Amino acid sequence: MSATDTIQREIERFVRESASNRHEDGSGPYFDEPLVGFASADDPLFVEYKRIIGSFHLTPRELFEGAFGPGTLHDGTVVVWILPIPEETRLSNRAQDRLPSKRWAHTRAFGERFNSELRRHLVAFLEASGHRAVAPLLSPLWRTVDAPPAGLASTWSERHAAYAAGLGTFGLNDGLITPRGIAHRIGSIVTDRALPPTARPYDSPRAHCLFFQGAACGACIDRCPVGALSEEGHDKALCRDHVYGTVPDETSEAYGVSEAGCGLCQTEVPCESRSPKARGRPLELR
Ligand code: B12
Repeated sequence: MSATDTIQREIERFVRESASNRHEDGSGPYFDEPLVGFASADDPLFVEYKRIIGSFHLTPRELFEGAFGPGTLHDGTVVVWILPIPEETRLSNRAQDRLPSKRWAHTRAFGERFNSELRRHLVAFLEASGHRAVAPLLSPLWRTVDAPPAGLASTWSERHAAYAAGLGTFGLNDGLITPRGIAHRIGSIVTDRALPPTARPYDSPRAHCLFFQGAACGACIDRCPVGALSEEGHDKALCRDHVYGTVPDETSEAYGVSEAGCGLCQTEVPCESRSPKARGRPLELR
């Protein structure tokens, strides 16, 4: 079995078997079978991200050598996974028009806790085979930033890592449209294990979004409860005020979590659980 297959199977096994990937009421997993992709740590895209996102955005080398010291990374790899959100959770959020469903909220809070367990597990798995790895989101170098040109961002964007690893492209609402759709969470690690990169089956960062392909979509615009989406894109401040203000104010007691997300623009949209373009079907006009 190739080294990439071994790593992919271990991620799949952990998602399938971990007790932490289960709703506390026993009603099913937070996440379905993952997608996994690999990018070279020296892919020029990661340097390009300093221009696209901001000079604060770290390269895989800066993250790895920040953890293990200068000159420690030779041929490194970024391993990225997509954790698709199952149908039952997506259906519950489709029915919402202002606040997320309880199931979605628990996926944001407890599903992300599981995602960090997976980050730690994969670091330990690579260490057991004599390699070193760092999970950017668990690194002391990771922090959120509010600066031009990206506005609200951070020192490591998991969506941009996933784009580099061939896993999907950006939608009008900024969400990453993967072959399993836009309703998912993402994780990544950087390792000094050299692995062949996954091909990127797209030629532009917007290739899988119906809106950018000229179809009369924009379904996510209508789904946003606070008008943060328009044909001009995503007003991150409005979005943040809802996701981190109104939503917790109105749901934390009922749902028992302080971070509930929103995700209305990721459900009841044509790209919810598939890439409308990647399926090779004709673009659907509404
Ligand atoms: C800060 C943050 C937010 C902010 C800002 C979001 C944003 N667009 O950046 C706020 C608070 C608004 C937010 C809200 C939400 N978030 Co949030 N958030 C983050 C966080 C912590 C950092 C994001 C970051 O650094 N972005 C970097 C900036 C630059 O990204 P961007 O502006 O979207 O990028 C644009 C440009 O770069 C552009 N672009 C321009 N030129 C080029 C050229 C090339 C070559 C490329 C590749 C791109 C590109 O493409 C992008 C799209 O326009 C990440 C976790 C992480 N560390 O990645 C989660 C994350 C992005 N959030 C996530 C989620 C799920 C949400 C919510 C749905 C809430 C929820 N959980 O229910 C909402 C809605 C998000 C939305 N519509 O984008 C997921 C996204 C998964 C997905 N399906 O795409 C992430 C990845 C968390 C995770 N680990 O899964 N979030």
